[in-house]
Amino acid sequence: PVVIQRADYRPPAWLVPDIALDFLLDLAATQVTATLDVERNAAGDGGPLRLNGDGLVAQSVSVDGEPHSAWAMDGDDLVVELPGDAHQVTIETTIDPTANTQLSGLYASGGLLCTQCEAEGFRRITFFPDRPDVLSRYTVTLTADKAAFPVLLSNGNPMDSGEEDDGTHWAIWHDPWPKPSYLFALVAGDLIATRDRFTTMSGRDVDLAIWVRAGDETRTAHAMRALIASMDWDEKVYGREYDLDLFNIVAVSDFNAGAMENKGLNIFNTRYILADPETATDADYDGVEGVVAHEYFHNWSGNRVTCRDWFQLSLKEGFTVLRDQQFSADQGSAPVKRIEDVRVLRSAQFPEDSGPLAHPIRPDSYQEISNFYTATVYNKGAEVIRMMTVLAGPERFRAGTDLYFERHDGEAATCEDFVTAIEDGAGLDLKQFRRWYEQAGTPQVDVGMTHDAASGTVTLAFKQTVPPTPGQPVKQPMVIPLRTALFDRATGRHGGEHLIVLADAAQTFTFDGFAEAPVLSINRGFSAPVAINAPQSVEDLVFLAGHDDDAFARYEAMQQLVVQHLVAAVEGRLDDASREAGRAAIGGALGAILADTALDDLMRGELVMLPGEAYLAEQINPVDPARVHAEREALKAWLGRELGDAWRGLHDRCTAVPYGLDAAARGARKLKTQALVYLAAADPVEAAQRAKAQYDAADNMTDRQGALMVLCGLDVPARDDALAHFHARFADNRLVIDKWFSLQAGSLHPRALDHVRALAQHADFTLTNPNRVRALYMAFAANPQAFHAADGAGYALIADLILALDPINGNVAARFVAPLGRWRRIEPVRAALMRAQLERIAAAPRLSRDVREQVSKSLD
Ligand code: B3K
Ligand code: ZN
Repeated sequence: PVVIQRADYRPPAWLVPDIALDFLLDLAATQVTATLDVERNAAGDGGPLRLNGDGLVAQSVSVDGEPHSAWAMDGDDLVVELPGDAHQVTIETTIDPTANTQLSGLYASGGLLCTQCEAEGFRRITFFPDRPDVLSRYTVTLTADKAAFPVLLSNGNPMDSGEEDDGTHWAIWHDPWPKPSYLFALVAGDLIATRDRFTTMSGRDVDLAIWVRAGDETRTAHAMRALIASMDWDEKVYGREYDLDLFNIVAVSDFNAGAMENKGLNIFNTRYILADPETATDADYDGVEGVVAHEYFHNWSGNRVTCRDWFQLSLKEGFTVLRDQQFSADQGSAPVKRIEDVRVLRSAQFPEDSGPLAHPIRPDSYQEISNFYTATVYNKGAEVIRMMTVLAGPERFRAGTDLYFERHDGEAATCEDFVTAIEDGAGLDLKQFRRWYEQAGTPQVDVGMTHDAASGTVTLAFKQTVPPTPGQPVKQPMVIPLRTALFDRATGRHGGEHLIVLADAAQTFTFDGFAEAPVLSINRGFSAPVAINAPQSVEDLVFLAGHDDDAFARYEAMQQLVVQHLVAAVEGRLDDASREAGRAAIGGALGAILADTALDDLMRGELVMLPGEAYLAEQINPVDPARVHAEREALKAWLGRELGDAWRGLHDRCTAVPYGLDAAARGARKLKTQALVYLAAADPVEAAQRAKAQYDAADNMTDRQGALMVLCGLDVPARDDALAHFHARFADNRLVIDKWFSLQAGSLHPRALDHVRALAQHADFTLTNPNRVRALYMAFAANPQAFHAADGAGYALIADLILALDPINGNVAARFVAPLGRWRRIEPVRAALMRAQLERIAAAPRLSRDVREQVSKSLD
């Protein structure tokens, strides 16, 4: 395989300051004429003009207006010999958007034409130096049949438009901001806009439009609200203003990713635009808000300052995830948002970091860059920059980002540029901190505490290790900022927080003034993305779960209490008495949380959530996923019985709260279904009645989906009735039908695997729509009981999917390799079955580069 190395970066030999693109749009045969003003780059190594292509045929090549024959194909690339240092190169190609099932480049989606160019889709449209450090001003002319494609959109500002006698019309768009090809976009089709306006801080009026299919315009209000809030927030918090007269968003149903930040023309998966109470859950609302903000924030962190090469992906993604997390925290409950973000990190990124696909947030090599749009690059990338905010404080961090934007505006920058700007602007020394960009793996921090009663001192002794990861057997110590508090047992208070910054493999810190040993609260707010191993007693954890004034730490104590118990149970280290004692402690702490009137329900909802099976499995190596599942379910059932009246009371109380988007109503909805979940584990018959009542009374999707989720896991007649009702009611709404697939694939039902097999044959199932594929199979792969079926049938099902999907959409197919790639940390019988499926995939005669890379790394 061809391996691209970060160290091999060379500046481009040729630059393209301007490009004119002419599209004669058609669903099956679109003609593209590209005219590139090319200039030899003084900083380049010389050589001919190399234009990347992917499956393209050049119909004609001309230079400075004359037919040109001094060109040749080198694989998929077109290499043009040019006599001078500046020329105009014109190339004609024809592409078939309907045949483009990969959804990369220009493709058709339900009669619509749209593009997705990041990372390397532009080369599927026309020949071009398709690399992010070649920035061009784009002028785009779109011509199409007016009836079929009444709306014609591209980046930047509209310049001119008109109609011809043959039924076609045309529009010319110009984007004044130089941009890399991955930010190019066009959309053509029958769409309608919801419109609004925003006036920027310097008084520029911006027209905002969200384009959707007829019928969907009633579901765009939340996205529009989020867009306006994002524009306002980025001015206030980062001093960043929007820079065009127009901001367009288009929602499409067939989309590989969540959304795309094309300059002035964001293209979204409908899933992250459309929301109303009837069809979207509270989590969907948050998803829309977060992704709209994320793509908008890219206008500065990604577009105005872009990436030099794809190894720098976290420069824009890590930073933009941090920015969208900060935004969402400011819109609602900051502590709850932090807890949610950490949960995502632990369930998606920690497993990546401990598996065969582990890579630093700035990778050193890749075969297929699409495989590096990962939780590591995105979410760990955000955590790394968040640590800079912890070290610098908000004002100094802002000085650093101001300097970064000022220094690199209009440039293709590197992660190193970002770190240097933060150092210079914030006045930090990040020399050793840079290891976060270089080393993969989740650092493990062991903490010991000793108390000396005579001197009243407390000593914290730290040891850090970064586990070996592929290609990185030996690691160096990291800079780890740990917000820490020491609680006085008697008063329940602490005397102020300390920021402990680890930098060595082993370190101790001493604190005075403790007549008694304090309770340790560490990594508050999850100030560092590490795993902490602190020998906290059950009593200490119960204390923190009830008293810690840091909301994250309180959640963490509750999680730890359960993790310690369940890990011991799974590892067979609990006798009957210690099992009883452990359960009693958890039940006591949970009961206190249910009774604590000072808590808001959104936060209560976090505190009552049991740690997920993926996170639990991370603590045990090798792990038997069936045992993790069984122990966690047993604890849930015990808590359902033990606190039965409290759950019933909670369900009744929350049911009485009317629908609203305020925190109290949202909190009530979250708890309502959680109460059902516990009751269902304890008493399926009673829970089915309550779930059916919740379903029947539901006036919103959060309650309806919650009730259906619970029913789906139960072997009761109400289950099938509710599923049939749900399908019939929402038959014309694809996003809701996705939920119908997901709920069944992710359910606790003992025959979930059979259900998935049947659903794959359902008339509504298709391999050509990524949302539908993910709805069924990602939910299944994340359902440990079904996926890890003892006979390996779940592994075979995912391997079958990968093989069937790969020729259609290799990008999406490759995403399903990681669940099988976890085999090394699974008990030997299942591990062999998982490996066998990977080998079966590897033996296929033709595989996409995407799947090939993930499978070969997973077998290494
Ligand atoms: N930048 C896009 C990701 C596109 C995925 C390409 N495989 C979305 C985002 O992170 O904002
Ligand atoms: Zn992004």
